[in-house]
Amino acid sequence: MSGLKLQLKTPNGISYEQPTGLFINGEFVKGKSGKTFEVIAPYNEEVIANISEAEPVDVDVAVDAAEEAFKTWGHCDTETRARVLFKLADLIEQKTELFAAVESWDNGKTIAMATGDVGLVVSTFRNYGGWATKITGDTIETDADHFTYTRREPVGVCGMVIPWNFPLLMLSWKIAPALACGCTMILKSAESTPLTALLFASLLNEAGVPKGVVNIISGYGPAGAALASHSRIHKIAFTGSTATGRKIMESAAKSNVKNITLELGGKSPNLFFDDCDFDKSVKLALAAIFYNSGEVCSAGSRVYIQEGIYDKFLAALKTEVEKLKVGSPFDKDNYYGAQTNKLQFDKVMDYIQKGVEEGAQLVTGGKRIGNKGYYITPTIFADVSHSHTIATEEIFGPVLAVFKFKTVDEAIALANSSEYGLGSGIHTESLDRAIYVAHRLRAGSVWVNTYNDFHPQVPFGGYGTSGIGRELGKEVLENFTETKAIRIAGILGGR
Ligand code: TXE
Repeated sequence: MSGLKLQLKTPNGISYEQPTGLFINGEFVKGKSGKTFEVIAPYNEEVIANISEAEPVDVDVAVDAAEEAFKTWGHCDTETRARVLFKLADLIEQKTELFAAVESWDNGKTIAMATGDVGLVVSTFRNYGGWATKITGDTIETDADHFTYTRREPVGVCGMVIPWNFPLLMLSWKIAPALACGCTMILKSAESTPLTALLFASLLNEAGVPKGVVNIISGYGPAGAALASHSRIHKIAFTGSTATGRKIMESAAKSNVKNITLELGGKSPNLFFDDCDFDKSVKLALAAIFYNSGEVCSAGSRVYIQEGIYDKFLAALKTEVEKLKVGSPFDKDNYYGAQTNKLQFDKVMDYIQKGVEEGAQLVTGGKRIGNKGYYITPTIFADVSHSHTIATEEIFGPVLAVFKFKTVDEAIALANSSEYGLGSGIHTESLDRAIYVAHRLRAGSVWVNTYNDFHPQVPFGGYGTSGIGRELGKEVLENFTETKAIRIAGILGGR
């Protein structure tokens, strides 16, 4: 080990330099406490690296840097911001294989999935590179005596806290729009998956991001809490559990009433009507829940099947799911890899146990695979009732609950009977029905004959306990800007 960088080789053979410090004010530094923590590979439970741990005192130092940087970045020309975003996209794209390999190693997702994530990351930076030069205010005509206009000003220093299921992608959803808007920021990665965020940090100087504009810290909850309660941070963007989201909201309220966006959990319904395209729908039902080993906030974890196709559909789900291979993320044959950490693995196994104890029918799966690495077989429960725990609580793993319904309105009622409202799916060949149902689901996203179909230009976020605000699209720009109204009197007097 040398200083704040390690020479590592990913399990698929890529040698690279892994930064291990905190990235503050344009350089990697040690945390003030000198503490480090272990990063464990979920695919084999071995330690990958020890990295610096941020504590609240490090957050103060990062806020100083971000505040100073805001003095220029907050007022710089918009083309500079665009150029930096496009450059970041190019640099990440050039290192796609490395980013994907490190993400797989750190998170447990397959190389194919990680490569897909990196592609979306690149698109996200490009999308907001385009926006950087197109953020405008309005002129407002009121009367002959005034000239009134609005400006969309960057909100200032932002705090960002992200989870471990899509480490690099969640970073891009926050950092790219914030940069486009002229904000400066401190991002804390999740304690289980800090590696790609640090690799990203190592590109910032080369991309021309001025020092202090983007600061990346690694660490546990208290460092995130310090961001949420900091009186010199003006906005906090969070993705994670609903429980932590509530705490962040409370801290934001108690400190400086900072602007918040919360992208929280879900228990998303996926509806299959009698007239759906059967074979395609079976595949979509499986991908909706088992993609990324179920660690997706909008995973289609509740499947509702109309009675006319219920038996055949359930049988097909079982046949098809038993063909899915699960195991090492570095083996190309595997559809999904390991759960990301031990806590999550244990949580999923507990829910499976609860499903069985409460009387749901275990159709397939429900077991750990091997005894090294956090692998779980794809699991399907049928005959699930809304009184079962597995029908209402977010499991965040490869566990599907299947229900039967009769009518369109019953399907809507069942789908909406959740405190969450993040994703949803409708599978039907009837355009009328698709639109009727889509307009009645309480969910931030409705996917018709598709699922988890993300695009950086399309807003994403939740109703109810799934959160507040929207990321992506043009909607996210609202989160990182304040509208300032400027009203100038005496125009006539100038004649
Ligand atoms: O989440 P936490 P956990 C759900 C999923 C999962 C459950 C628990 O159901 O099983 O949450 O996961 C930081 N102030 N989702 O415990 O704690 C933490 O360090 C500020 C859904 O890992 O919310 C990490 O960076 N920050 C979700 C981030 O919050 C705090 C993705 C997320 O961790 C903090 C992840 C605090 N007090 C989990 N405490 C989704 N929406 O996709 C922790 N953190």
